[in-house]
Amino acid sequence: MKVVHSPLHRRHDGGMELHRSKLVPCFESRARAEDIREALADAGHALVAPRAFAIDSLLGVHDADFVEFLRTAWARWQEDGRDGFMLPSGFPARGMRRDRVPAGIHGAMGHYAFDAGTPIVAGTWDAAMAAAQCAMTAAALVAEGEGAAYALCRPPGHHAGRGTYGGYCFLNNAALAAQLLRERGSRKVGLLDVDYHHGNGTQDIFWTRDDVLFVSIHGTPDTEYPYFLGYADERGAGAGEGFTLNLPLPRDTGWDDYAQALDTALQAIHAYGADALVVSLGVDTFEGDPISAFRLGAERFPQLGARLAALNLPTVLVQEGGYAVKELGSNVAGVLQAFSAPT
Ligand code: OKP
Ligand code: ZN
Repeated sequence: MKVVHSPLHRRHDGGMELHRSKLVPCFESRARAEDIREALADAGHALVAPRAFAIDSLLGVHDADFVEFLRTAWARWQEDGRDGFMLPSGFPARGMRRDRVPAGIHGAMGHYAFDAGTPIVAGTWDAAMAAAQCAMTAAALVAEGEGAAYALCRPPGHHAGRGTYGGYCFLNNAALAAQLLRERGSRKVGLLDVDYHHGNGTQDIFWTRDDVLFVSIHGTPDTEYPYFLGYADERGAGAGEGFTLNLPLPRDTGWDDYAQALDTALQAIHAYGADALVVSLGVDTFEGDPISAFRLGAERFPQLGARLAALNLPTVLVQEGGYAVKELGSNVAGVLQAFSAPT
């Protein structure tokens, strides 16, 4: 299948992050995308470049002030005399002002960010914009008749909300793909998030909408990042009530229980009557992932792909997490297999 990829991802590298009391190189690294690109090229997939979608095409999913913050953040940081990487040092928690954006860059960062593990560097905007273009291009290809397409997005996107960034994510690539499908003829889009971490940003974006069904299988937020969203009782609101479905699972979940949740998720998308599917494809459910705790062996990814393909919908696969770099490419290639096989 067509793999949409941009070398501009290389402009983003957060440097170091705090992990179990130590500063370690960011798990979300350049090597991730390189490994996936090589494995998919070796498997015979066709690499294509993204189209030049303009900033305006982000605004169906993100607030304009948030996009402007991301676009100009690094320049403001430099004007403040700083270098290196940008991290917030305070957040508007309960009882504090969330209704105004502080004029200075430090307060603005705390306003838009929701964690202190998502550094912005000089090339972050270019990389995030390229990833968004990859996702929208893959969606456009599917809208134009491809049965399936894959967007090799880096940085990932599913934690980015309408006006918030965090969890290594800046722009919500999968949400942008779903939005584009809606604008180009799809009536109902199923968005299935199989990343180990709850897609809080995607849930936020579609919370009050009934034209995109958001379904997520993830490590329970009781113990797993992002902690504050992704519980089973979150079902959407207003017109969107009943169009969010969270299937949290405990740490150490293996294939049998996972596959049951997957069937529930696929059944919900089928019952909804989706005419297109977007998959937030994190492969950090792999047993060897360094920051996650499910126990799926490598042999499960082709099985996952087969079940996704069996929905028989035009499908946009959007790369999210997966941090076991050595096995990352082959696990992604495993998922894609069923989609490229002759039917
Ligand atoms: C992104 B994706 C900081 C701990 C926070 C954030 C995990 C983000 C996962 N060292 N970790 O969903 O794969
Ligand atoms: Zn993840």
